[in-house]
Amino acid sequence: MAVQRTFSILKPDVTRRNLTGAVNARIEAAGLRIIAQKRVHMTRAQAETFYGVHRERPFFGELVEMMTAAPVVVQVLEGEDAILAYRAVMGATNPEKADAGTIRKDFAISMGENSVHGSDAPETAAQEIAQWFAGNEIVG
Ligand code: YYY
Ligand code: MG
Repeated sequence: MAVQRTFSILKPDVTRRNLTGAVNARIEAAGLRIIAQKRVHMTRAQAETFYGVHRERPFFGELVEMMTAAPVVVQVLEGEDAILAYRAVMGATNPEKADAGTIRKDFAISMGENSVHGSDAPETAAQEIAQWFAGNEIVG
């Protein structure tokens, strides 16, 4: 176990329904500290870069449309094993398959509008944090 950082996005379905605080409460209840946070409206180019790994997938166009449709909240979370801890509280990508008590089970609308993003590995966490935050915006 080690203190680690992960990158999080509260997606447009969360900001649109005024659920930012409700989702943040789940994050904090899971023992994760929100050490950087800002609300941004992603450009198409930013969304395409962020989800570049999925560029060839059939859902890519819809994913970029969804991520740019309304503001998001980008965050850095810190805690013990933060990457896995956040993935656990997020729940499965498909909310129908998410465990009870997870963010996606309780808030997500569909596979596309699934409320939150969380990094999947230390390398991607570092890249994603660097895409969205300057070092002095992260206050641990
Ligand atoms: O990391 P996670 O968000 O749980 O899933 P990914 O496999 O990285 O996919 C990113 C994003 O793409 C997912 O949150 C919703 C969307 N998506 C989709 O709309 N349809 C799929 N079949 C797979 C993913
Ligand atoms: Mg992913």
